Amino acid sequence: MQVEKYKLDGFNNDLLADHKRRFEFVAADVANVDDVLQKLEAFQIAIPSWALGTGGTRFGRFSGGGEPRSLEEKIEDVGVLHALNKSSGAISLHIPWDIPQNHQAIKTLAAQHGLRFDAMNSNTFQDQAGAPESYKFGSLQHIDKAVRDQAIAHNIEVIKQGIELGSKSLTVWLADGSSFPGQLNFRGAFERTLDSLKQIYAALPDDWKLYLEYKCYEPNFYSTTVADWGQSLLYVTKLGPKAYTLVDLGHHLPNANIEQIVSLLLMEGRLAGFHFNDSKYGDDDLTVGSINPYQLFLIFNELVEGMDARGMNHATDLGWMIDASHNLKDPIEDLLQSIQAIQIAYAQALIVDKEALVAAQKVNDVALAQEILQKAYRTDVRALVSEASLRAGGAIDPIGAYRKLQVRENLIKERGAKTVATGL
Ligand code: PSV
Ligand code: MN
Ligand code: MN
Repeated sequence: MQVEKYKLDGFNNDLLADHKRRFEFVAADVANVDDVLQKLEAFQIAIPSWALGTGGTRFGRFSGGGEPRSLEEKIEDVGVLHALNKSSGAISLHIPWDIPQNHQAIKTLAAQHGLRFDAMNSNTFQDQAGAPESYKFGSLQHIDKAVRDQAIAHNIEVIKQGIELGSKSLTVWLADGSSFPGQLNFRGAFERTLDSLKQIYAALPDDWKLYLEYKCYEPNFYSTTVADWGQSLLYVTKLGPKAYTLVDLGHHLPNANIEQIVSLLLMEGRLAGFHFNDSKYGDDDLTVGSINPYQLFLIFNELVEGMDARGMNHATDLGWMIDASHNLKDPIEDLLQSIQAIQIAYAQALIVDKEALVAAQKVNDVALAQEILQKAYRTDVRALVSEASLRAGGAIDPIGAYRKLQVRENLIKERGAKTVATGL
């Protein structure tokens, strides 16, 4: 399934006059509009291969039609997303769910869709068929060296797969921890995990990064061995300069001040990047921006401020990825919504009057500082996002185009109504 350019152009033409009116209205108030548009165009958000099927919950899975049956079809789906919004130019693979049979052919297919391979994800939270050791009691933390060795070897294999594909980073998320007091010696678990991570780190090529993701609970319910940003930072600092802390928005205790975490990790030069999603209760993996868009804006405000302070390139110096998937919506529509929410928050952060904010902070003008942030947040920047997409060759309204061009109907015709994608 390919999105045909002439059909997309026809769709855009119908919306053009209305779009121009809305764009000019907002652009008139934005001093740095060309800069904002350029940055939006450059900003690419990787799509995780496991988000292209309807997600699993612990209680059931209700597959939609036309789900991708293979890695090739997952790449095709990301190609559809990228054709529509020109902002999804990368895919993140999970091994062993997505092992390529022929790396060159997979690379060529991805290149045809304008995609590169983002971070590779290892999996030591599920037992694999035929594997001699079980991860029931953890992987890199395990008391038994044979289990640790198996998990280390798997991560090294994932790095090798990534080298073949041109990826430059490995994301390690561990389910390791304990569910009952007394089950684990915390210090012992930390030390074994660190030792295992050191062996993985030693196998990283010079131009690779290791992203260590933290999560406060689940699947373990008493302790997690990489539970929060402090613990992740402790590991990555001990590992070396190629190791960074990855922030998944859903992996915090309720009401955590994630924007402050982001600011300090940036300050330390240890922020790997993001897994974007939204949540109300826990690691809900809901559509980005669907529950708390103001928090997302505040995070982007810190990102823009902190990256600019360090002279970083917004588009390339951190890893940007979505980690969301659930049961109810068409996964491609869900991802289009997530990407748009990220772009909106980013655009709003770009139009914050930074000089005025610094001046207000200097004189402790609390009300004015809040006004400055809320002025940006309450600006309807959707036409800026549409304009960036249009200029890059995408759709003014990606979801509208997806429906008008009947992409899902075509995928169902091609793949069938009962297909199930591999993933969580
Ligand atoms: C589990 O919480 C999780 O969502 C982590 O965030 C990982 O990034 C992802 O699964 C895939 O392994
Ligand atoms: Mn994640
Ligand atoms: Mn998660």
